[in-house]
Amino acid sequence: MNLNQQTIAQLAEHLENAELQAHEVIKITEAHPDMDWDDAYAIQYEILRRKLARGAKVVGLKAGLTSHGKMKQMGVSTPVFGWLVDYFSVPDGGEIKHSELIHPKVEPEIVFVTKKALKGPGCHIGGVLAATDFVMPGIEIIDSRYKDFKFDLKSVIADNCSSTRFVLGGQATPVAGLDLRTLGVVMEKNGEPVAIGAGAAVLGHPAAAIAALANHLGARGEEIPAGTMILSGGVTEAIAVAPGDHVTLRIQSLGTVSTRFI
Ligand code: 0L1
Ligand code: MG
Repeated sequence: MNLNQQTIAQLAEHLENAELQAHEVIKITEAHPDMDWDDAYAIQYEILRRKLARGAKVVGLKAGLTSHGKMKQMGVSTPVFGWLVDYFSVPDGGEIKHSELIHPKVEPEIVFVTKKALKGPGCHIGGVLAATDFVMPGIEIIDSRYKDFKFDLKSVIADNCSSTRFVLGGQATPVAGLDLRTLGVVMEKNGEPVAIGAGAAVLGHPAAAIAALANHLGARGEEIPAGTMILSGGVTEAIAVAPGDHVTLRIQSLGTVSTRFI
């Protein structure tokens, strides 16, 4: 690590304030070009520590930048990982206040819920499928705290991978008999299809994103506990939304989930 604890705490406060007050900031590597990957995750975990100290609860995990659409959109080539807390959760069909966010975008995601713990290294698609209780459709709302969504990977990791809200819905569906690679994904904005894809867009198989998360946590001596909800990453590029927009995600065999921005 290259940053001291005081700098990590100060950057965590800076990024969390940007989230809570809905204002943009300049990517933090501008002022801290020597920041390394461990520093980036240390800042992310310090933001989580601050939230937990105020009573928030972790309700899930996420993998981001797992599809070519997302990687191309953001000009990067490596997945990133973050956490989800209770106040990020929006009920199916519920409203999201656009004014509480900076420049939100929506992503169509296949969501996993585990029934057994997963621990890397060496976690693979087969292990993930054996440990999956069910999958369901989810809309992730991302809101990078960085000006114009312009960042590098270390800055975005520190910012908890742009996480802000998520909506789960559809049917909780066991994976036996499903080919997650060929599941069709259609996201509509105001009734028009705006993003179309299939599960294989996520690292060739969405379960590979969960395996990558288990292997990432394994390197930190951590695991994905049984009963964990995990967003496996946007199947397509993210779509910007404005107040008044209604977003519906339909995933073949898994059903529909929707939200409205007010
Ligand atoms: O969930 C995601 O794929 C977001 C990862 C962070 C990059 C971004 O803000 O698009
Ligand atoms: Mg996402």
